[in-house]
Amino acid sequence: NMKKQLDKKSKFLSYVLRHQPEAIGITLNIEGWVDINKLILQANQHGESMTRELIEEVIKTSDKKRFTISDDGLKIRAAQGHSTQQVKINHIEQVPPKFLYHGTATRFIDSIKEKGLIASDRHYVHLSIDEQTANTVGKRHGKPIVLKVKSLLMYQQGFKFYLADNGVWLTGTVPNTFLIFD
Ligand code: HQG
Repeated sequence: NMKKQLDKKSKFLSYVLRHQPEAIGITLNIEGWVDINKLILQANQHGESMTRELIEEVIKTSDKKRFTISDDGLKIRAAQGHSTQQVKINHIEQVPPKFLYHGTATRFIDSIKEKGLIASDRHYVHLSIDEQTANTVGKRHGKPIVLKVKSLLMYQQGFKFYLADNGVWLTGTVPNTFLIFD
């Protein structure tokens, strides 16, 4: 069905626009952008049928606004979540709210208590504006648990925060002293 097909296309776009552009022979610029026609051509050449209409449908039906089309309509990028070293988006620094939230799985808690939040493969730790969103993020990894982050205090102590195109908050690391576990 259509929903399933769009979901598959969305995953494919996440894969090539965040993690493995080389898998279909495309290069992202430093801000993460690639020419849409080039992406479509290369996807089709690598066995993934793709059209402009499909891309627009993925974007329109996505709850999370994972992808952004440039104002001139020619380029596309992932808003956040990158692991590829080709990309280093110059996100604009923002003052965070007093608290942000991080959804994770209970099995990670001991390690997080010890090491704080670390980005591992991705460029940033991802934080959510509300507990409900964080809970959804956490479910992807197992039994969810939501941690409260003292984001404004971090900011006041010199940590940088960025807000991605799609409303996800990003920061480098969160030391355990800024985490509330209850
Ligand atoms: C955990 C989705 C052990 C961290 C979401 C997370 C998000 C630790 C996992 C975006 C740790 C990394 C990103 C430590 C952090 N010890 N585990 N010290 N520090 N972790 O997928 O935040 O659907 O890279 O809690 O909505 O889950 O892809 O990050 O569980 O915005 O568009 O290590 O992905 O968006 O997992 O999710 P991820 P995330 P999309």
